[in-house]
Amino acid sequence: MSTLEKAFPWEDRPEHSKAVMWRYSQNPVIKRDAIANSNSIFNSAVVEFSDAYAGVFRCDDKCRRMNIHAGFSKDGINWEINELPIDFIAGNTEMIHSDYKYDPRVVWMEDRYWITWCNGYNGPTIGIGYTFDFKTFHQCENAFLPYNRNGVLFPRKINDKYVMLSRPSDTGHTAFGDIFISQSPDMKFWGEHRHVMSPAPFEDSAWQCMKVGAGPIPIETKDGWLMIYHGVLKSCNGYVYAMGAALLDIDKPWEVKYRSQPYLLTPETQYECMGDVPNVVFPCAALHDKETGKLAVYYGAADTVTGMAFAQIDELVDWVKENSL
Ligand code: BMA
Repeated sequence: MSTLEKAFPWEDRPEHSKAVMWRYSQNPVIKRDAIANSNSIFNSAVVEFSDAYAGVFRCDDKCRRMNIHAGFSKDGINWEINELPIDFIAGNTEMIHSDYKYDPRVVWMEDRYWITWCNGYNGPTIGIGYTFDFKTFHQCENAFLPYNRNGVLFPRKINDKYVMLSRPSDTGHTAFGDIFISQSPDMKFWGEHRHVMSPAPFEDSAWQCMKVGAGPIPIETKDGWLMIYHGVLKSCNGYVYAMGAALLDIDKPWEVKYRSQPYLLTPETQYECMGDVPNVVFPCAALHDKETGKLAVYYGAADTVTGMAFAQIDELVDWVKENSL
């Protein structure tokens, strides 16, 4: 662990920029070879943890096996990632089989950190686990049957139930995808599924016309839940993954109040346009500072490295309202 004091990871908007979200000038913050055996480190999740930060990182190894690793940081920028993947023990069930793990999200709720990820169980579905200390990790029942991706928990119970966003999918590089919500009394049994959001019409907002999926843990604001998400365009040269934002009703989060017509961030830089999968910006986590409203989003870039982008939450909420589909 470094000797730095905990600090919120932040860089002011560049002087001549009017963008509502801007990239960190030192991106990528996590390079593909940050641990010895990694092919790539991307689509990863970070949270505040005691007097510092911790995270769960997607590391694909040099055999191209997908797994998740714990990591630690004092400043949210310089990370020490464990060389070995997380070794889960049984949580709320007997230990269940997992072929692979990818695209984690992490949230503090009540008394522990909950982790969701895309879990290989005869096809991709949503795995759930928890930890108290980022040393011992417990794996629970999968939330759903295959096939599903992008399971994202809300940071508190709503109407006395745990609530999760997800995107039902298929076995491959799914050419469709709507966001749904599911609810649970106990983090084990999930039901009361509601539709949240479909891809947008090509004519209105082509960057999100093929599929959409939730990104970081939604943030509670006075205007609703701020949900940052990815949208996919099918171009003549393959898929393009960009980032947008929506506001969901606080008590009925399956009701979309506003949703951005323009993208917030689309692949533009070399590390977003070149890599194992070109043209991907894929947000999975965000830190925010309640007092200053500063927001730091962590996103996978080109399925290879991890980047950061910043915004002010009040400006972002206004932008979504003013630029809604
Ligand atoms: C999705 C997932 C993500 C990946 C993205 C772009 O379907 O597999 O892990 O970042 O495709 O390749």
